[in-house]
Amino acid sequence: MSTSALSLISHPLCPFVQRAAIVLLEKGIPFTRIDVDLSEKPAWFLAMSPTSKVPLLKIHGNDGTHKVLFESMAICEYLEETQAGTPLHPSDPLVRAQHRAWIEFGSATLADAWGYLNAKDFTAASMKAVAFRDKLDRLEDALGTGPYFGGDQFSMVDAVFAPVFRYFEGLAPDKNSALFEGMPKIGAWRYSLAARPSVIAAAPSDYAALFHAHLQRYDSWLAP
Ligand SMILES: N[C@@H](CCC(=O)N[C@@H](CS)C(=O)NCC(=O)O)C(=O)O
Repeated sequence: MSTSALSLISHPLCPFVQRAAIVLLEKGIPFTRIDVDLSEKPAWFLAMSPTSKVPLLKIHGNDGTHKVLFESMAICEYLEETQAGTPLHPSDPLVRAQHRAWIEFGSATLADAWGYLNAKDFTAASMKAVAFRDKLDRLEDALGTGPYFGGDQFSMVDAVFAPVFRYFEGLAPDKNSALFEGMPKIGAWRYSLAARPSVIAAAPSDYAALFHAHLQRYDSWLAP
């Protein structure tokens, strides 16, 4: 099957979808984005997704057939291996392995951030904040001179952390600035990631409003 087109089955707020979208955009690969209502998953989506989760990458063949990939990092690695464009993994095997380890760390950081953001009250949020800050401390130590995780080159690690930091962009400063206090390298990294065109384009322009609506719906302590 030779590939003719790609569709990214998505949700506007999903950070895992954003990973794949950032990789597609970084490599300049055209793709169609199809959003799914996760509160009322359509039958075609459930039939296609073994985990009932987004993202999915639908790979359309020239011969009318298609294949489906699930799991964001499997999708990103497939794109890295098959598509032209700037590589997003370092060429050195040791550094590449280190990046893959930080990507795993990125998923754990995302889980802590999500727990903080969706906590129902200040006490629960404070507990989650400790775990999140502990991860940020580790990252602060691992960062170099920037502007990206590995230096000058934007990498897959950046694609994984950019959606985590995006959550905090639209929040009231009193609710999140303390989380990032005393971490100048992370501050500079967040700034570089937020300005990257692929990162900007990976989420809808009304992302902040959609996220606020999510916080309200789930009765988060952060709901504006
Ligand atoms: N490990 C998965 C996680 C994907 C995931 O959790 N997606 C969420 C949206 S951000 C989802 O589809 N949730 C639907 C559900 O759990 O029912 C990946 O990396 O792709």
